[in-house]
Amino acid sequence: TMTMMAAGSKPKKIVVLGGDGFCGWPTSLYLSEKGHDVIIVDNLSRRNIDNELGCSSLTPIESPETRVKAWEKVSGRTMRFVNLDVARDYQELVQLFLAEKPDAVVHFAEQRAAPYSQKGAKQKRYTVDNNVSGTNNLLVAVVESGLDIHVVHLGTMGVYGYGTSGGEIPEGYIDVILPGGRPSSILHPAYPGSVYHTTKCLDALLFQFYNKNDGIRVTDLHQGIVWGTNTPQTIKDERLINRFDYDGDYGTVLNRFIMQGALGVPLTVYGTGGQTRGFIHITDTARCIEIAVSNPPQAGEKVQIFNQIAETLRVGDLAKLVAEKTGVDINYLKNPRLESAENELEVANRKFRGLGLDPILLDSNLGLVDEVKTIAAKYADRCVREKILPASFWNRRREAECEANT
Ligand code: NAD
Ligand code: USQ
Repeated sequence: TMTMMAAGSKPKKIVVLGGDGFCGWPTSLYLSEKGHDVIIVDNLSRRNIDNELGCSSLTPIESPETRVKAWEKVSGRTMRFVNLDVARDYQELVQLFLAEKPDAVVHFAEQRAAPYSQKGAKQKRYTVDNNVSGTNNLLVAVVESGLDIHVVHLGTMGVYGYGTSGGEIPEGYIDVILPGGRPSSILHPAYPGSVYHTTKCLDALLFQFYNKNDGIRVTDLHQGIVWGTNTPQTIKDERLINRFDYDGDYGTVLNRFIMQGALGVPLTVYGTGGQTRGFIHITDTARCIEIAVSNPPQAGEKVQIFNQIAETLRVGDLAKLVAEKTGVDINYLKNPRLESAENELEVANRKFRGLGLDPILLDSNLGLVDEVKTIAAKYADRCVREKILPASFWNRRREAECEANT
């Protein structure tokens, strides 16, 4: 309803690509609750990868059909679900845009796990094929549709690289003097740390090109690591519960630690735990997307880039916090990844702050850690414990070193 909308924003028709996933599902619900008309597109590839890896979401997630029906019952709002592969079903995508004429497309539909993308030849090739083709198809379909659709993409802080720049990481662009003396504003140098993160750098070039050539409005959100499970919307009904990944490939660090704490498993810190990363709670992911959709760049403006993080935290400090709260030990493992053992990280997030985001911070919301822990404890019997330790290695040498250490 109109009364639920933020002041000044109008309800929009929004296609959410990847709307069955960990970030996409709660975001779809939030957008719907805010009065927007939401169409979820997903090919359920993430659920298929669960089958491939032999473990699934710790929380029992319902089928998209059941989820959408449950939401209708709870909220009185309809949402549609379309099963379509963004990387392969190009014609269907164009037809969807022509039939629905969306104001915005939110693009979550990518293979997003760095460890999975390093697992082997099959996964490296799949990640690049799926992510780069999907983004290119989306942009070509927007051009071909002739519609002024705002593309909002979920990118990653990982495009900047960690421990390379020194000083505060700006929002997307840096001011430089080019050889010859001309001042310019260019994309921050890309320094990816996995095949997955590399696809996000390639995405950024695709956005830059189609924005320049075809005038597409693009917002690229460089998001940090997401933690948490439920949001004020997913909590309304058991059938709306969000996905919770805990395995070595898809589980992200803080949720893994909280879950390990709840199960009494020693916390899996890679290396010394000196890695510093950007973090954001899942509830704020949804809020940020709504803000981004409501604030498209002007026609003719270059790609708009926001850093979507609430705070930076050190992996070792997270482990200590969870260990204190749960009493479990910390297990310092040989790092399966190739990354800086320790890094500082300072990140600008003034754009979201300026648009009204007052993000959830871990320190002042430790209750949320308990909430995630409660969920982990509730569904503990669904955990496949053999899937907790890392199962993907950045290269053969690293794999051999890790094996020698166990
Ligand atoms: P997810 O794997 O849970 O969700 C992605 C969804 O996209 C899945 O439901 C999957 O089935 C779908 N999908 C993948 N390829 C598709 C295709 N070709 N066609 C149609 N659907 C397809 O991942 P997530 O954690 O929700 O992440 C969503 C996005 O946010 C990703 O692009 C990721 O890079 C970004 N992101 C996530 C995090 C995080 O911590 N989870 C942090 C920063 C950025
Ligand atoms: N780590 C551990 N122990 C674990 C798991 C991870 O010490 O059990 C460490 C990793 O070595 C790494 C850090 O924690 O240094 C973060 O790992 P992660 O798996 O939580 O996050 P990452 O691989 O970076 O990927 C996740 C999402 C990805 C998103 C990215 C945002 O899966 O989609 O793009 O976070 S960012 O980190 O800002 O690049």
